[in-house]
Amino acid sequence: MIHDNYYVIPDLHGMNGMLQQALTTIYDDNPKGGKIIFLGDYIDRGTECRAVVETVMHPPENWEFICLKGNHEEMFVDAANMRYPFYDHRVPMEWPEGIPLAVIRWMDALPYFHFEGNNVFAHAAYDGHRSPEDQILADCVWLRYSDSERFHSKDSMYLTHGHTPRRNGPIKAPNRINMDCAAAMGGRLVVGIYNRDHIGPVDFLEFGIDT
Ligand SMILES: [Mn+2]
Repeated sequence: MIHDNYYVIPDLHGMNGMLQQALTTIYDDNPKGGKIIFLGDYIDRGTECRAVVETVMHPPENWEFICLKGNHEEMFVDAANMRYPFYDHRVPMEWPEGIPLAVIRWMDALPYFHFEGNNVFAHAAYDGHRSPEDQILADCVWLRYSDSERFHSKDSMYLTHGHTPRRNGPIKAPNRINMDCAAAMGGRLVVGIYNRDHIGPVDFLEFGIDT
């Protein structure tokens, strides 16, 4: 049934135009609301990082947004807290009044993974042989799989992640899919449609800079 669907949006990297196109389509198809899982990396590379962050921080009424942490959010929080250089020096300038503490706290508190039945979602990786409490959090936001690498787990989980941009994505491997289709580098955003009763995506929506 349509209301058992939910959506997965991968690495946005400041590409707000494609995000807004995707949300318009999703909202039009689901007037009663629903759920979207964002796979992290909202910032850096693209030119509208602030707009992306403010959009995913504030879901409209009847919509649940689950925003996972990406390595770029982790780097941003570290830079802000520890006065390290920012990965992309342009991004803090999108907040000329200063980066609000609420944004830093929001990024810092983002979860590293999320479950929907046997589907597990993370920005970069998840260790299927470790319990959730024993995950290596740096790996969840940094690790890279090779394109054909199988996802192993002790309880038949299926992993959906981003982090490794592939212009010809999404890249499917056994028990795993990499949804990052290089929005900021290739101008292509592919959104996964998932269903409560299925493992892995059931369909895709595709958006480009000119669509
Ligand atoms: Mn990443």
